[in-house]
Amino acid sequence: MGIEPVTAYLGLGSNMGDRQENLDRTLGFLSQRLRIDKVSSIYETEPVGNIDQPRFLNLVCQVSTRLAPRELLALAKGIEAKLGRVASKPDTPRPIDIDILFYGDQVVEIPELVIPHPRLTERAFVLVPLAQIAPDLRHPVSGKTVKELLQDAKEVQGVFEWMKEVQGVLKWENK
Ligand code: PH2
Ligand code: MG
Ligand code: MG
Repeated sequence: MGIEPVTAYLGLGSNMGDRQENLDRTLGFLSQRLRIDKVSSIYETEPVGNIDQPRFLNLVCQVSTRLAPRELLALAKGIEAKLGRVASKPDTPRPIDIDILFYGDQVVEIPELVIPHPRLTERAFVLVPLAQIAPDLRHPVSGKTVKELLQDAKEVQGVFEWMKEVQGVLKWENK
């Protein structure tokens, strides 16, 4: 564990079961282990990649944590499993997917984890909610702000604001 808390950004996505409840429960589990500072609106989004699957609900949250990147990944995987995610083919429906987008301004490249998330710059379902809560955040490699990345993105269709506030937001006991 590091000494100083780090500000990290997580992308959450659900396209199986009760999608809103899956997001809500995930934020609840996360809040037991770290502090959630900001949560974007929930967006309903067209699937990217494998388009032959249901629409997603996506959101992005800003957290403050002393967990190291590997520990944060282990937390994410543990919560995905609790919500019933089973290891299946990539890019198929899942109750919850938790991706680490940024971890401070650190660059992490280990076999199991790459931060910043390598595909975030091309994904409107990440950039749109991220730009809502952190427009001036800079990508540590390109030096571009999230706002600039969103302007650069080719495809920004298929992302619709679905709900302004996550229902459970007041229920969490932030750690
Ligand atoms: N996640 C993927 C692949 N495609 N499309 C949308 N709209 N939202 C996602 O969260 C998503 C996706 C892989 O994790
Ligand atoms: Mg993902
Ligand atoms: Mg993932």
